[in-house]
Amino acid sequence: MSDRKLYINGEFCSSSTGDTFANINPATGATNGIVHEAKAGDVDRAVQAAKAALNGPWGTMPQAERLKLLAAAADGIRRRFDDFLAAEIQDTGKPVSWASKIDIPRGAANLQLFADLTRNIPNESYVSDTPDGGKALNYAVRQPLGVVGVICPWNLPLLLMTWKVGPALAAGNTVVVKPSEETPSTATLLAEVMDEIGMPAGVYNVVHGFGPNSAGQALVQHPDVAAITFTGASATGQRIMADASPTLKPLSFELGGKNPAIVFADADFDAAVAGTVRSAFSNCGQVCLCSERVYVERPIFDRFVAALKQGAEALKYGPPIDESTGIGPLISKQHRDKVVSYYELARAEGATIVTGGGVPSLGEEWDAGSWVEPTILTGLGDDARCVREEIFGPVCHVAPFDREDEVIRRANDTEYGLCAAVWTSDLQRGHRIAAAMDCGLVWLNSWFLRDLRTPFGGTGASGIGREGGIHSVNFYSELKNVCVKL
Ligand code: NAD
Ligand code: 6OD
Repeated sequence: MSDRKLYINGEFCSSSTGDTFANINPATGATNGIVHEAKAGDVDRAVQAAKAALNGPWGTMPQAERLKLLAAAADGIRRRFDDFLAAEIQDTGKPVSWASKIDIPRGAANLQLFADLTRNIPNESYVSDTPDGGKALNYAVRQPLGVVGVICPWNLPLLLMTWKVGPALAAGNTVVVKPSEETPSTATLLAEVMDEIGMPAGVYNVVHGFGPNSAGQALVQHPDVAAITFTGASATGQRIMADASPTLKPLSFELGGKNPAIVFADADFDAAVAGTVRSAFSNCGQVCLCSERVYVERPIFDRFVAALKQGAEALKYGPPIDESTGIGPLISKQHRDKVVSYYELARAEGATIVTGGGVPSLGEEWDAGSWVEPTILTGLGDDARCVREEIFGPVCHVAPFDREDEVIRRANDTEYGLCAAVWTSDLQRGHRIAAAMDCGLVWLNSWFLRDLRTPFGGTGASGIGREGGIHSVNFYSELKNVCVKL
């Protein structure tokens, strides 16, 4: 049984109130272990430790040494790859084929990238003429923001946490991380790594718990937390923004999506089908970038739906640890209830259920897990709730279209704006549509390929700001201009 403690000021500790909650394995419903729940007092201790580290060893450490420690943390993840993999699989139930190729390697890569990139960022400077005929030198210096609160979701726990912790530490900040209550383990393992590599106490802190009236809200409201970086649901983002407003801190928000995929008749058919099977059902549809709305040009609509059905039905349920398992469970029973309620709503809205639409019976211990069938819907109008609301499960609605201008309008007809996937062999059209999409990221004939240095984020209800490469460094540092009369 695992015992996921808080990590504050370089020490693993219980919560000051003694509160704990259970960590459940979503594949089996079994209890993995207990998690210690931080309350406001624990969060305050973590923030004070993070502040002290800023004013102490971390703040005075030369940048090169700081970045060396960050690279050592990346090495630590790689060295303990199997521990991270096992913990992530136990918390999420995700198939090993996905976690071993995406979650853990990208988790290490996030820390490595910012260790490498940050030392190569040039400083801005200008020599200019002054009104008195002289010269002045202006130069900008980057400074850390201070203590950064990092609030993460459960779908890609290590990946999305390191994506924030990497640049925050590289820029000289200290962090207090609040992992999702569903997935406490890899943040705790990273604390062990930080211990092993000699990271100064207080630089990396972990406070487990929930959102409202728990660790999440306490972190957001804390006056000594200089900024919040949050990935999660749009409604949670609204709440965080309201709770953060009295302390006027910068916020970086990566939120929900209802992403379109657009398939033209001239696309490489097999690649478009395989790509859409991935983009709709990977990680059991629990990736913010998943395609929940698929628009297919009418001449290939029926053939495409039939092939997509075949692809969905070929995804094999099974033990997450089995390499041939193609689809894992949802994160929790509660989330399954939500997804299944959308399957029922789809029926009520008049959808045709092409495949899926229920809960599989897998037998033995697996029936206590939160499994759900990958589901394809057709026949709904653009105003149906199942076409407009984020479901965050293995489900997509497929609709035919006739014209390019029509599909652009329909794809953009959403409050969200995270990403879009476009499948066509006409690259000019691909670029034209990429330009017309109201979102932060467009995949052309691909999905979930992204260089970590590129900007990532959404428009509208999908988020505020961009992270990735230099864009992360810009969020996690404050620029100060110094002007010198020469
Ligand atoms: P969630 O918003 O319920 O929770 C995310 C985190 O916020 C958790 O750690 C939670 O404890 C915390 N939290 C909840 N309420 C809070 C509050 N009032 N104050 C402070 N913290 C609070 O999201 P989730 O269910 O964990 O994740 C699924 C959602 O995340 C989906 O909507 C998905 O689209 C989105 N997501 C977006 C991206 C992206 O990059 N755009 C990536 C992954 C997930
Ligand atoms: O490309 C990435 O690494 C990234 N930030 C993915 C986010 C996925 C959201 O669920």
